Amino acid sequence: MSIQVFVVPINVTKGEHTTSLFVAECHPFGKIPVFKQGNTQIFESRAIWRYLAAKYQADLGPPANPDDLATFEQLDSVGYSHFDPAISGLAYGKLFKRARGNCEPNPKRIQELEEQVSQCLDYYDGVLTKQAWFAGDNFSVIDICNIPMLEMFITRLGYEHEVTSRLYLKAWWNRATKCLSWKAIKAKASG
Ligand SMILES: N[C@@H](CCC(=O)N[C@@H](CS)C(=O)NCC(=O)O)C(=O)O
Repeated sequence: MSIQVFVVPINVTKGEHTTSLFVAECHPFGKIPVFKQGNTQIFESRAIWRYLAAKYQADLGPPANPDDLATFEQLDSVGYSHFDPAISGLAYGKLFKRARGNCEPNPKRIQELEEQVSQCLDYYDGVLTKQAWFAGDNFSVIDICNIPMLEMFITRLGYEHEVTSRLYLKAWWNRATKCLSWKAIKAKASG
């Protein structure tokens, strides 16, 4: 799947996503990302990726076979329920809260979140000992969803060793960030 996108950077540190205009017109919960194309507007990253995969007929999952579907949804739910909230919590505590002048991060809370992320990364590393991609032999929307969260975790939050110390996850990270036009997306997002 190859589609041209125009990235509109939203400065979360400055709270641009919480303005009443952004909430009214883009995201009712004041979060990112948001996708817009013509009359179509979608929030929630998983909904966005599944929409794009369906629209452009890319075979990125979910699979049709019930057993494969269960494994796929189980893994994606780990991301949605455990991994993403823990990373977002770390980002809030270590980056956004401080930048907005609220206060210093709570060390106990940070430690809890680090443990949650670590548990997910152990699980992910175990999944990747058996297969090249999160959903099996093929790249899927689950891989796509995990890339930006890990980018934040590694680059912005400084936890690179948590990925490089897990051999299968590290190999996946190198594969995933090479085969996506990830550098181009990053350049657009920061630029
Ligand atoms: N489940 C949502 C999560 C949205 C979310 O929490 N986004 C984060 C960035 S990854 C955010 O907007 N954080 C800013 C904040 O909560 O103030 C999705 O996948 O789109």
